[in-house]
Amino acid sequence: MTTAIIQLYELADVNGRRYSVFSWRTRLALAHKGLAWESVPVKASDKTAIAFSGQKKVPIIRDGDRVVHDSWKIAEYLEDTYPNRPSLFGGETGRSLARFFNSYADRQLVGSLFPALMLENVGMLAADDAAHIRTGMEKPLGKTLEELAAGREQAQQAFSRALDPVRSVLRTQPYVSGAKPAYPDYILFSVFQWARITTALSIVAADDALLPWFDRLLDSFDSLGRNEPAKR
Ligand SMILES: N[C@@H](CCC(=O)N[C@@H](CS)C(=O)NCC(=O)O)C(=O)O
Repeated sequence: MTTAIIQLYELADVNGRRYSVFSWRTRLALAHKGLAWESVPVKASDKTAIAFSGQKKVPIIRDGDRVVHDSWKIAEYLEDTYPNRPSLFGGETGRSLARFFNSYADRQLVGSLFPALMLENVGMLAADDAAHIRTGMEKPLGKTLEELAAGREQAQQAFSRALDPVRSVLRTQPYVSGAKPAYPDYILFSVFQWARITTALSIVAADDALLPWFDRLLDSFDSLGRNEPAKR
């Protein structure tokens, strides 16, 4: 095991804002483990900066001579490499349930929210990054981001409906993971944080039971989340 500071390679916009939904999962996972880490901003269109990882996406961590990419794999790496630090999963059953929650969040939450956010998200970026992200999304979808944004209201409603199981759980416990937050909370946090950074519009109703939960997490770890400026 190494004692070097872990480097987190993650997307940043022209003003240095860390807008990537997936890197917020890794940020809170590193904080939860109490590890020393530093952020290395990367442009979405600059693949030379992350060529060392052998692939083209972020987040990536470099921990001494270990390089790990994909937010889920990073969470597993941190859990397995630093078992004496606070647990992200709470054992093997918790790890499997967190894997399920990761898949639910990616498919149901990120999947339903991105038509509502992507146009504003690319609007934050320099021209080269905006063009890169736009092409990467529009090609497989066969739609422009403007066409996607036209369905913004339905997207936001689908997102809010998909959160019903979480609201129900938060009526009986303060965090998705129980009495204290753990990795599933950080997965969900990442989606709310992505929206907080990219849009001034509310993604849930003002009296939504999820907002106090989000507020508590924004204040966790010395306000790591809150210190990132909101769009509004
Ligand atoms: N499943 C991956 C997804 C990573 C991903 O899609 N990253 C995006 C940023 S949010 C990216 O690197 N985009 C740049 C590109 O596609 O060139 C994870 O959980 O880390």
